[in-house]
Amino acid sequence: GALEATLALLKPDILANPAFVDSIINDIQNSGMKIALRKQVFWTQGQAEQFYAEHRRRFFFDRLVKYMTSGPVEAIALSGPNVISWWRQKMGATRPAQMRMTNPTCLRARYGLTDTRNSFHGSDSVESAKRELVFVFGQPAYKQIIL
Ligand code: DAT
Ligand code: MG
Repeated sequence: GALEATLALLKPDILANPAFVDSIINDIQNSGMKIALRKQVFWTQGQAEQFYAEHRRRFFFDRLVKYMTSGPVEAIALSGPNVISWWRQKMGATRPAQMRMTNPTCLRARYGLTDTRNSFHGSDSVESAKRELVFVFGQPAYKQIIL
């Protein structure tokens, strides 16, 4: 498959429990996908609004921004063959309660709290991954990741 990079985020509820972070990082490392970069970020309201700008008209936007600014987030640049869809599959779909019924082993089923507080992010396309990785890590770091 194509060599790709993606942005994975462990959202504030995961960072509140260091044992969860260790377990998830171990999982990724054992998968064969590469952690190219890691960085803990604590977004301002403005940064969270910019990251999720495509959702600004949605009913959940304010609660999403509030959640994403409630504590630090672990940003992880992953690289590997088809890593964008690999990470999306590993997370599961958006809504944890639905995942607990249909895909109970995915990360959102195991850790997610509510439809908004769903514990993980993953870029949804090559273009989103580029935009999001540049947003978090900057253009020079992005160039290194995709080499
Ligand atoms: P995803 O994170 O699965 O790509 P998305 O991009 O559609 O989902 O939405 C971004 C985030 O917004 C999502 O992770 C949680 C929140 N969200 C999305 N749909 C929601 C809904 N129907 N109710 C509450 N929060 C929602
Ligand atoms: Mg999305």
